[in-house]
Amino acid sequence: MLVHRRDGLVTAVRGNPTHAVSRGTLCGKCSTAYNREWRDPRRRLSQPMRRTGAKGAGRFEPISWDTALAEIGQRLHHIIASHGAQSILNAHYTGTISLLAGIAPMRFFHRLGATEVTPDTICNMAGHVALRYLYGSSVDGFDPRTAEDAACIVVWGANPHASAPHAHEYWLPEARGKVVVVDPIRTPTAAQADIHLQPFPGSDAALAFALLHVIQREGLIDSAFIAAHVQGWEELEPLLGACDPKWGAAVTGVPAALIEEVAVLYALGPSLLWLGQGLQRQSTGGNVMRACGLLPALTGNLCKPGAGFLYLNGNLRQRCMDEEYLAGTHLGLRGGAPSISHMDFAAALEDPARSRALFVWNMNPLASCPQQVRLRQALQREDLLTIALDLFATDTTRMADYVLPAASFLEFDDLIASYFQLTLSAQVKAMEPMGSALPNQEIFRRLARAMNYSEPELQESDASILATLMERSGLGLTFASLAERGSIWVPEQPAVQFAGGVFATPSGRIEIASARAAADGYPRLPQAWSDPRPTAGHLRLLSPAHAWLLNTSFGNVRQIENRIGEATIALHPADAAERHLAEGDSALVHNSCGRLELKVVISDELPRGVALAHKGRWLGTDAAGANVNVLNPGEKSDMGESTAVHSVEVSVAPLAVAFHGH
Ligand SMILES: Nc1nc2c(c(=O)[nH]1)N[C@H]1C(S)=C(S)[C@@H](COP(=O)(O)OP(=O)(O)OC[C@H]3O[C@@H](n4cnc5c(=O)[nH]c(N)nc54)[C@H](O)[C@@H]3O)O[C@H]1N2
Ligand SMILES: Nc1nc2c(c(=O)[nH]1)N[C@H]1C(S)=C(S)[C@@H](COP(=O)(O)OP(=O)(O)OC[C@H]3O[C@@H](n4cnc5c(=O)[nH]c(N)nc54)[C@H](O)[C@@H]3O)O[C@H]1N2
Ligand SMILES: [Mo]
Repeated sequence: MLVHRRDGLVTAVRGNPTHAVSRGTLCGKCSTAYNREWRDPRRRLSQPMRRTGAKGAGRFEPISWDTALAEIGQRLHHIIASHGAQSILNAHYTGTISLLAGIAPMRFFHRLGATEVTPDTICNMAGHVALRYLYGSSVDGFDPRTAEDAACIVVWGANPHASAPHAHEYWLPEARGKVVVVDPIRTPTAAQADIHLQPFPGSDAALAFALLHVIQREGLIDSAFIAAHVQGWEELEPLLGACDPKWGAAVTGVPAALIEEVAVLYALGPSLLWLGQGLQRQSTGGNVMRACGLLPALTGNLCKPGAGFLYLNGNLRQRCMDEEYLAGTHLGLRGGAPSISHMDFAAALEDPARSRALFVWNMNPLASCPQQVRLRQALQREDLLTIALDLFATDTTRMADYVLPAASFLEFDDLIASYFQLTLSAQVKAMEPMGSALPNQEIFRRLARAMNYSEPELQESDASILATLMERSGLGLTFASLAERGSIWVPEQPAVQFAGGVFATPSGRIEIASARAAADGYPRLPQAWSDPRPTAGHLRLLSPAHAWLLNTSFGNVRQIENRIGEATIALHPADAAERHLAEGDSALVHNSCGRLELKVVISDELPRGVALAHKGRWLGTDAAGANVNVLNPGEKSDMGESTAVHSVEVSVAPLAVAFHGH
C-alpha cells in the first residue's frame, strides 16, 4: 500500500501500482475502511477505559495507562496466587497478523503461563493436522509464481473472489492452465472457472476417491513417484475399487462425466491444487483434507514446476523469519503452554474454576466464535476479569472490564509475511497512533513492567526486534532497506514445493497410511466418507467469507454497512417454495443452539438442501443482537478440535408462521 501525506498528515491510503501482487488496487473493503473508520478519531478507541456499569452494559470511564495497567497487573497477581496462571485465558487471532503486533505479545503470555485458546481451532486446525499426517507439513505450500508451468489449477473449497481478491483478479485469470473450482456454491470464482464441480458440502472425500478411481482405471497413477516417495499405496488401492464415477455422482451430486473429465485433466498435469479453508470446516474435515491431499501424491503432481498443493504458506522460516525468537517460546513452560479449543471456549468461561481472567486482542470472539448465547452469558460473569485490546468498541470490548486502545498498522513499523504469495513486506509507520493508542506489543511491554517481570525479552523494543529479525534472516537487508523496497520475494526465484523430495513425516515419505494417525485414534488411511444429507426439513448452513467484510473487521464501517444492507440467507428456489418463502421475506432461522432473523434471497447458485449466510456481521448493542454464529453449536471436526461451522444444520420458516407456535 502507499500512504499519501500532506504536511505530515495522512490524506489517503491507496494501492501501490508497482506492487507485483496488488498492482495498484486495494480490495474494496480495505480501501473503504482504511480511508474512513480506521483513521477517524471519532470512531477509534482513543484511551484506556474501565468499566463503570454492569458487566456488558457498555458503560466505561477513561483512565490513564498507568492506572489501567497497575490495576490489571495487581488483579492478575492475585489471580495467579489464588487460582494459578492457567486460569488466565489468552484469545487472539486475525486482527493483524503482522509479526510484531501479531506474535511478539506471545512473549508476555509465555512468561505468564496463561492458557491459550488455540487460534487455529476457529479456522483451519483440522486441515493442519490432516496434512501433517500425510506430508509432515501443512504450511509449506506451492509457490503461486509457478502457476505459469501448470496445465491445470484446482481450487477446492476456497472462494478467492471474496477471500483473496488479488488471486481472483490476476493470478487465476492469467494462469495458462484450465481452472477447476470445487464448491457447493456457484460463487463468482466458480462461475468464472473452466469447470465447476458442485458437490454437496462434506462429500469431498468421496469425490476425491471417485477421481482417484478414474485415475487408476486410466493408468494415470504415477508408480515411479509412489515408489520413490509414497508409503501405503498398496493399502489404499483396494479401497478405490468401489468408488466408480456412478457411485461418486450418487454420493456427491457431481455428474459422473465431470468426474471423469477432471480426473484425467488433473492427473495429466502438471497441476496445482489449492485446498481452501472452507473445505475442512466440516465434521469430517480432517478426513476430507487427507483424502483430497492424496491427489498430488498418487499422480506425481509434486516436486516439479507447476505442481503441488497449497493450504497456507504459513511457515515463517520459509520467509527466513525466526518465529521462536519472536514469540519468546523459551519463556514458556517446557512442553508448551496449556491450551483449549475455541469449541470449548464458552464452557471454559462459564466455569469459575477454569477461568478467572481473559485477554482478548486481535480478535472479536463474541461475533466470531460458536455458542454465542452461552458466550455472552459467560462474559457477563462479574468474577471474570476481561481485558480487551482493539481499535474499535466491538461486541466483545463491550463485555470487558478494561478496554485498551490499540494502534493500527498505519501507526507503527512492522513486518508482514503473506500467507499465499511468498513475500515479505515492511509496514512503515505513516502516522502517530490515534489518541493515546499503543501497538499491541507495547501494551504488553508496559503490562510486564507493571507486573515487575524482569526478563529482558519482555522489554525488547520494536526497533531491536526488527533489527534482530532482519539480521538473522540472512537476506542482506535492514528494516530500513526493506522499507525502501516495500515488498520482496523470499525466495527470490520461484520455488518448487518439496523440491528435494524430503517430507517431515516419521518415514520421510508421504504417509498415505499413517501409523501416527492410527495411534491418535483415526483410521490408518483416509476414507471415502461423505456426510449424511441433512435430516428431513433441515438445511445445511454455510457461512463463508463475505466479499465486503474481513471476518468481523469492517462490520462497523458505515459505507460498507450501507452497501451490504440487511443480513440475508440465500435459499435454493425449491427449498424456499417448500417453506412458502419469497425473495425479501423475513425468515426465522433456528436450531437447538439459537435463532436468527434473516432476509430471504432466492438463489440458483446453491444446491438443494444448502443455505448460505455469510460470516462477519456485528451483533449490535441490542441485548438480543446476534449474528450467524448464534446458530453454531460449536461441534468439533474430527481432527484438531477444530471448527465444523460449515456443518451446521438449521430450520428455516417464515417469521410470521414461526411466531405462531412452530
Ligand atoms: N460462522 C462463521 N464464523 C467464523 C468463520 C466462518 O467461516 N463462519 N470463520 C472463522 C475464521 S476462518 C476466523 S480466522 C475467525 C476470525 O475471527 P477474529 O479473529 O475474531 O477476526 P475479526 O472478527 O476480524 O476480529 C479481529 C479484531 O481485531 C481488531 N484489530 C485489528 N487490528 C488490530 C490491532 O492491531 N490490534 C488489536 N488489538 N486489534 C486489532 C479488529 O478491529 C477486530 O475487532 O472467525 C471465524 N468465525
Ligand atoms: N473478504 C474476506 N476475505 C477473507 C476473509 C473474510 O472474512 N472476508 N477471511 C479470511 C480468513 S480468516 C480465512 S480462513 C480465509 C478463508 O477463505 P476460504 O478458504 O475461501 O474459506 P471460506 O470463505 O470459509 O469458504 C470458501 C468456500 O468453501 C465452500 N465450502 C463450504 N463447505 C464446503 C465443502 O464441504 N466442500 C467444498 N468443496 N467447499 C465448501 C464455500 O461454499 C465457500 O465458497 O479467507 C480470508 N479472507
Ligand atoms: Mo481464518
